[in-house]
Amino acid sequence: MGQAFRKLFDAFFGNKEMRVVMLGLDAAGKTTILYKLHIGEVLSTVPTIGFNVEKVQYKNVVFTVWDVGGQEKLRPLWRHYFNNTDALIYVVDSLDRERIGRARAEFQAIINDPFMLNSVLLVFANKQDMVCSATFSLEHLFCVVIHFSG
Ligand SMILES: Nc1nc2c(ncn2[C@@H]2O[C@H](COP(=O)(O)OP(=O)(O)O)[C@@H](O)[C@H]2O)c(=O)[nH]1
Ligand SMILES: [Mg+2]
Repeated sequence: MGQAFRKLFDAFFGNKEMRVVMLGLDAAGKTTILYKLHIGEVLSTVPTIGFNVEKVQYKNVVFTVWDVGGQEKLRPLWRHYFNNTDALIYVVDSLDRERIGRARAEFQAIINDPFMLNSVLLVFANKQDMVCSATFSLEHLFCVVIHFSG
């Protein structure tokens, strides 16, 4: 699994210096993905209470990761991280039926931010190993992406 991630990320990012923001609701699996990449130490900082940021460098790519959801007041802080961002990875828990709407709403708020306009976007439907009936969530994701591109 870790190797599959590394291959995907190597293909996606190439050799360019890149700044990547990885977002998603809590428990979507973001921290797990960082550890699966085996990219050394994950540095956690809490610049503001309730806003826990993880940072990791993998080859030429710097990842900044945090949880979204229910933090409207903290949104102004996003800009600090979105500025100069080359790519956004949005991680969705494919098993979390109850919060798929919430994941979608947060995603829309993020991609509507003017700072995200020039970013490459990857929506990562996580926890596929456990998904027997994933069609529901993939359908939702599809709607989100269609909305974004349209
Ligand atoms: N089955 C399964 N569980 C996962 C996967 N990725 C993460 N998890 C589990 O989901 C929970 C939340 O993961 P975590 O990385 O802490 O989520 P974060 O809040 O987005 O950083 C943990 O119990 C993980 O073990 C996956 O691909 N498959
Ligand atoms: Mg985490």
